Amino acid sequence: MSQSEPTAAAVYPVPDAFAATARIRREDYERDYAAALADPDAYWARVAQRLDWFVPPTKTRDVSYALEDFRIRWFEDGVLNVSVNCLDRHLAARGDKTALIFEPDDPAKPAQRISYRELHARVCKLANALRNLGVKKGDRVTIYLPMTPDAVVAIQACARIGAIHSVVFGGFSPNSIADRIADCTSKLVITADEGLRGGKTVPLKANVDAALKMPGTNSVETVLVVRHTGGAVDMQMPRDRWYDAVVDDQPAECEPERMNAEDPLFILYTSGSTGKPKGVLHTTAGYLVWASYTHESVFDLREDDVFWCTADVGWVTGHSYVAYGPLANGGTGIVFEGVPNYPNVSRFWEVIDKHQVTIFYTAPTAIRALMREGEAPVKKTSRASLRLLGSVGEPINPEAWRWYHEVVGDSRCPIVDTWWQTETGGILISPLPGATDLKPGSATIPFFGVQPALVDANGAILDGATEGNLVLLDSWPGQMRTVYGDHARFIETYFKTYPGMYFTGDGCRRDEDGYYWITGRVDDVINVSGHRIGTAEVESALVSHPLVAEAAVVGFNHDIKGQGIYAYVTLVAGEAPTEDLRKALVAHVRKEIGPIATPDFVQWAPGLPKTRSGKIMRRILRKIAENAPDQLGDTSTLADPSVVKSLVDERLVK
Ligand code: 6R9
Repeated sequence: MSQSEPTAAAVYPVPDAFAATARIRREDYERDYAAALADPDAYWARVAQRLDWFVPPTKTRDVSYALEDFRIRWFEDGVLNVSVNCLDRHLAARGDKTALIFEPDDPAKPAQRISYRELHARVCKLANALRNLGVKKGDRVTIYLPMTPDAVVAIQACARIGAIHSVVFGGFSPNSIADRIADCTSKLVITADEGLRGGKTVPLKANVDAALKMPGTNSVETVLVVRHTGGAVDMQMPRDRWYDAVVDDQPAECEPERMNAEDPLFILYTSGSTGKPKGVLHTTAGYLVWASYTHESVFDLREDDVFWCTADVGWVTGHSYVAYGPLANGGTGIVFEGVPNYPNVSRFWEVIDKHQVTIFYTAPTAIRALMREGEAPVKKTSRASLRLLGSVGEPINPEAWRWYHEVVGDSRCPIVDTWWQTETGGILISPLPGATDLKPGSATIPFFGVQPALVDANGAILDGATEGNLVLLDSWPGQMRTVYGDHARFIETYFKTYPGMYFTGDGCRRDEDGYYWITGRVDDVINVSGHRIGTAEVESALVSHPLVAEAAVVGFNHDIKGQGIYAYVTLVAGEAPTEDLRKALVAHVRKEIGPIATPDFVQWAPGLPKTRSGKIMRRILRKIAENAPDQLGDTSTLADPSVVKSLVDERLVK
């Protein structure tokens, strides 16, 4: 699967009909992009007026990437509340407008429409309940919920009282929950009895129970449990409280906490190249400016749009483009509990028709999986309501792009291929649909204020059409501010590789039109179906099994998932590899991290290729996993070159 095409790639010009009514046209983009670089203070001071402030900021930006004098601050003397911006300020004009449409896993169950007024009341009730339970500004709250409106309510309620939320994806294991609770010492956990996905239940409360038995989790005083499926759960009093019993009788008004612009809003754990997932910390004003401004601009938002981002709130895309951006903009968003192939592979398109979705935003992995099912499941639906499509999470290969454009969008809807990261808070490189001609597979050009550059291994900036490592030369309001509890790791991870620049961890090509083509991670992060998994995490899960002596994990190209996980395992002396043991190791990783980290291949490795200083040479392991044994390159620096031959001979993909 090729991620990038020759630069003579087809160009899809902005459709005239789209440009005619677009918020931002080509000349607007060019003017505003230049304006944001020429005078960032003036530009962002103006953009910040899109928010409602208790006290408007007088300072706009204070940024230095210099290691000895490092700081990132935006709008620092402003005072505001995020939930007021997402809810209260819409009540007068949009109180009865639908804020969220809930489409349950089972299409036979009724969908729900929740107005801004109703959502405001639900958020206020939970916010009051949290305060009564002793949650104060700055306390951490872990949210482990299914993809239902309760998740959005929980996020907004935390924002209302200034509690820092940490959403943990419902597919993560008790171990992963425990690590995340321990890292930020959460006081309270909001969960549900069970989740529901593709007709199967997920034992959310039982997973929390198991997590809270693990060391480091005794900061948790209360577990609030939403009744979702009605499935049986163990309630351990007084720790565990039913959500409805604690929340339903609360007043439907709640005084919002006055938050400083730079007060933390949330922590979201994400995988990096080393160690355990790190807590990416976003703050209040800059994040909301970025989530709302990019949502409005990139998706060319109109008052009557129905916006559907299929991402779970457990990922950053679900934060910025389900729980925050659309609400800050007074939009109508869909919350979808289900999966693309349940009860059948037309589900996405049926939901689009059912709720008259106008903007649809999903991941390439879903497109590729549905593409495999052929056109019929798509073509039997109308999709006439659609006007814009979006892609996020990984590079979209041109083939999948064209299918998305022609089959799903009937060649009518532009596609915004949006490149960004948990760390960036929102979209940084993307077409603007009324301004940017499209090239399938390219995320195209930078958003206002974003200064990408490509550098070589030494950090020298490369000009013109070229390929290199993607860096950002200056800050933008939505940038993460720190790794929770470990500022040194923040600096180390992002600002030390290339001093004076933010390093994204991605490789990228730029063509002669200045279009950016992301080629994928250049660090030890694997992107499985748009979800980041660190090779170190999977390795540490594997070696925690008593029969494993050593493990090395690499990514390989996978037709549907983008990348898959390939593990090389060395057993402890005297242990013989068996099929049962292989299955047990796969199950062990699933239990330690969660099903998204399931290795696709486990190859027995009598030895691993290492340098004389003991470093595993992953470059070689990657080539073996990709079935390219003729491209191993120089193996002369290996401590024992003979191990390579046996790994090549025994490789699992030929
Ligand atoms: C939003 C999100 C970030 C990594 C990023 C890159 C990859 C995301 C992409 C893309 C090519 C796109 N990525 N969007 N690659 N084209 N449109 O996905 O955040 O989970 O932190 O992942 O995903 O490799 O560095 P996150």
